[in-house]
Amino acid sequence: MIRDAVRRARLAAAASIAILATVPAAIASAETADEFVARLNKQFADIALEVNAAGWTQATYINADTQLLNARAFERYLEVFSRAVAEAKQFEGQPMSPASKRSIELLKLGVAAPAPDDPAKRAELATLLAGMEAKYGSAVYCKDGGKDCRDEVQLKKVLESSRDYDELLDAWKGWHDQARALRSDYTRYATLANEGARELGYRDLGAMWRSAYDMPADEFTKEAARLYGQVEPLYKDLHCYARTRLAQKYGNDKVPAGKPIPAHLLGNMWAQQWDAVFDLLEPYPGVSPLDVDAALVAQNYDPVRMTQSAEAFYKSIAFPALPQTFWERSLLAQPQDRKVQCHASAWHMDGKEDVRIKQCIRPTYEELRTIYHELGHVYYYLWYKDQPFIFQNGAHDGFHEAVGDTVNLSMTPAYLAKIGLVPEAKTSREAVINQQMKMALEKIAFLPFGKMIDEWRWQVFSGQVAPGNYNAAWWAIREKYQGIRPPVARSETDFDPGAKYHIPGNTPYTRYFLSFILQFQFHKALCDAAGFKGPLSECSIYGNEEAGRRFGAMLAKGASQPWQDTMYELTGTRQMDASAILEYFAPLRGWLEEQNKGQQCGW
Ligand code: X8Z
Ligand code: ZN
Repeated sequence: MIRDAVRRARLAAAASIAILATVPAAIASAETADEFVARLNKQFADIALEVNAAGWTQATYINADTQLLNARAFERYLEVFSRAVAEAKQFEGQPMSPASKRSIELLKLGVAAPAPDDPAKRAELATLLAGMEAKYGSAVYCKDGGKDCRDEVQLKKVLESSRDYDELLDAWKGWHDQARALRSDYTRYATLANEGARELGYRDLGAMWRSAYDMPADEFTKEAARLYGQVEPLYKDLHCYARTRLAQKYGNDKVPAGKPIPAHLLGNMWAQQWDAVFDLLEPYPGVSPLDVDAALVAQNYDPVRMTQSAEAFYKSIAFPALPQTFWERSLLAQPQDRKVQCHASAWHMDGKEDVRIKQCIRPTYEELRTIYHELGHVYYYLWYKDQPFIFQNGAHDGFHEAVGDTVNLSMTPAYLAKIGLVPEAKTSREAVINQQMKMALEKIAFLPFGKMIDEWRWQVFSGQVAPGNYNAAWWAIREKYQGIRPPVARSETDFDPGAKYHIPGNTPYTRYFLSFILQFQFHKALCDAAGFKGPLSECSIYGNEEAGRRFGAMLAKGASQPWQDTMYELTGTRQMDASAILEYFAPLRGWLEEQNKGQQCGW
């Protein structure tokens, strides 16, 4: 996640209490709107320092004390936020610059879980958020009476590498069962944050989240559904093919045709991306060696060197070197002496150059790609650091997620060969299909997952799904979108949504769905800027300064204008659209349709 755009920490940051407390109401009301916005920008930037420091400290050292300090800092932020929103009301209808008008609109969206304006409830919400974060980050699945315990990193690894049905099931269930402990916290959090959202004038928290896209919330709901409709047929083709191959491996009894796939067989704890089981699904085995994992190990890549490799890509498109403090203050490996939140994130600590990532880096291709992703956030921070604080954000949150992934799309086999991670290979139709499959398992498999997470939360926040039905609704939505099912019977004792970081972490998720569409639009636009001619899937902007210049110009805008304008400047269109991702995967699409002939597709 981006710690920033999550806005728990950030916009979330408001004036330091001391400053606000000393501003008498009379003086505040004598301010012009423009002065008010200027003051807010300063005050938010100030309290952000404290909220980010507390958040970072908890995330990199989970214990009772850091949890308390983080909750307290966040509580103060929430208070300042509520006060700023209340103060902003008096400027409605007054003359102000367009930038101030936009700032005041963005202000209300400045936190992902607004608290009710009641000190006790605010404290309770802040404590719940820090507590869920800590519980998730320190969860372990133990066997043998507590002697054999494994954390998320270790259990994820089993899901990626084991091909034993029962071993996979044990790790899947072991991790998912840990989330039971989050159920009551989550129920209470939903009540409180909903109450906070209603006080801000939104129908519920889901409606608030959907209001962050420079269009009415209901229009956004339709827009997201339209985008999903564009890609759904391709997902269904991939699903059908994957299920056929998994049935060959695990048996038709375990993976029956025409039925949802058991969720633990897809190489990922959440079945969100399937590239880890490429070995089972590879169209033409042995045609093109794409084993980057092995190369990373053989060449003794450590976390720092992997991060430098990602930085080198960005430098090749004329982005600046990372500041020295990035290297001194980031957490790049899982410490063995304490609990940390291992889910990767990027942090903008001070609104200036104190940028960091926190990632438990292992020497795998997936981790390498995640570093490129996280550095995308970091470079966004650096590009927009001179914007006023309220505009120090993505054009929308999907843009923030798409930056590093756009760069990921330039990690073509030719690029990997150039940096010595795969052998030089001549391309053939078989090699292209292999490569497309690998990418589809990462990018297409993700789409329904990216869509469904907030579908569930929207229903929870609107009250359509009641707490007594949380888990059943979760699986109903997963089945509908992803065509997967739980590998063992689940009940309302379970809280399987809580086994995915972003649920207890209170990070809206539609951003990733949008990013997975947008990044192909950005990739296409940058490849055009680079003068590339040829199939989109073979384009890499590595080393192209003109593409980098266009990209940087977009990032520097931050949230200062509606995203549609920013989008237009880079791509020449004002709409998110799946045509670029469909163009990218056109070769695979035809191939999948051939393969699926005669199969009983769907679920
Ligand atoms: O959470 C992340 C990033 C941090 S923003 C590692 N992602 C989503 C996830 O892991 O669920 C990237 C892809 C989707
Ligand atoms: Zn991210």
